Order: sequence, then C-alpha cells, then structure tokens
Amino acid sequence: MFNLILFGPPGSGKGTQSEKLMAKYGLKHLSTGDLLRSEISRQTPLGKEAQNFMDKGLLVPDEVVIGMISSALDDNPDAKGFLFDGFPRTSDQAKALDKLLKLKEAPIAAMLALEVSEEELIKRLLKRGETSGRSDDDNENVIRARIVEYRDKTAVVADYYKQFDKVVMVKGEGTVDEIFERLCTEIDKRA
Ligand code: B4P
Repeated sequence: MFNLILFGPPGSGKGTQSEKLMAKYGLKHLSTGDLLRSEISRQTPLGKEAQNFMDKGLLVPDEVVIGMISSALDDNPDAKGFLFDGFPRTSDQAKALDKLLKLKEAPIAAMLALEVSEEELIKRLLKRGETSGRSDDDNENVIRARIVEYRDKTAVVADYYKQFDKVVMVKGEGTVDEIFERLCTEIDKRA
C-alpha cells in the first residue's frame, strides 16, 4: 500500500493537485474538507457541528475528523493506497493516523508540502469565493483566520513527519501543470 499526504496552507492547491494525482496513481483520495462539506450539505448532526467551526475559519475538533477518516479507511479495504488531502491538520490527528495505518501495516511514504506565499493564498481563495458558494472563501477575515489556524496548529504537523524524514517541500506557485510535474517527480522517486 502506498500512502501520501498532500500538505499545505488553505488555498495552496491540495484539492486541485489531488484530482490529478489520484487519476495518475490510482490512489483513493480522502479529503477531510470534502467529507465535511458532504456532511454539511446533507445536514447531518456531524455536518451541523462542523459548520459552526468552518464558517469561522476554525479547525473542526480532532475527534470528529479522526472518526471520519477511520470510517473512510474501513470503507475502502481494497484501496491500493490513500492520498490524504487536508489531513492530518494537528499533531494529535497525525498520531491518530499513524496508529490507524499501523493496524494496516501501511505507513506514510511521504508528506508533500506545498509552499505558497500568504498574498497568493488570499488572492486564490477570494477568487474561488466569487464562484464556489463556499462561505469560508468569500470573506477575507475568515480566510485570514484559516491561515492563522494553519500557522498555530497545522504547520507543526510537518515537524512531526520531519523526524521520520518523510517531508518533501514542493514549490506551490506556478501553473497547475508545472506544480503537478514537480509533485510527480518527487512521488516517482519514492514509488
Ligand atoms: P479544505 O477543504 O481542506 O480546503 P482548503 O485548505 O481551503 O483548500 P485547498 O488547499 O484544498 O484548496 P485548493 O488549493 O485546491 O478545508 C476547509 C475547512 O475544512 C478548513 O478550514 C477546516 O475548517 C475544515 N477542515 C478540513 N480538514 C480538517 C481537518 N483535518 N481538521 C480540522 N478541520 C478540517 O484551491 C484553492 C484555489 O486556488 C482554487 O480556486 C484553485 O482553483 C486555485 N488554485 C489552485 N492551484 C492554483 C495555481 N497553481 N495557480 C492559481 N490558482 C490555483
């Protein structure tokens, strides 16, 4: 089993690149953002709880997100590997993921970390907010809150994987295809 984490701040291109990577490598894409938005659109109890956090640009509580990922792993016993997008976002999520993958004897092969300037992130997210209907994208204050959450709680997740020598920094600015090429070069070295 070949498992990858696509990492980076909000708007760094995780969702965009994941679409292309799963098509090329046949990995099962697990995006906690997508899973949460699906719960919200179905107005499930979990979705209603998550919406309160997401509308403010805050991370959803760990236990909610970890439970969702645990079920998604169980639901895909035949996957040849997983592409984790937007997860883990805290140290506790990273530790929980390690435990879940240990049970499957399928560790993380690499964390690919997209590097994008804050100015570019805000520009991209405001642009997506014009058309996406995502309430967390159309307000600059909410976008800034998401970036603060990233700095305070998520950036340390890269330190966690650095101790296992799993982190690969990838320049996340340029065209979508240029960034995709950079990611593929790094993945192919490890596949
Ligand atoms: P996510 O759905 O993960 O979304 P994201 O971080 O905003 O964006 P992503 O990085 O995937 O966006 P992309 O670049 O594709 O999270 C949303 C919220 O869910 C979080 O704030 C949090 O509340 C909650 N959540 C999710 N996971 C969680 C977890 N594990 N724990 C707790 N809470 C969690 O796209 C951005 C835009 O840039 C797009 O419009 C795209 O077209 C554009 N773009 C992409 N690449 C580009 C390029 N090269 N050049 C120009 N534009 C580009």
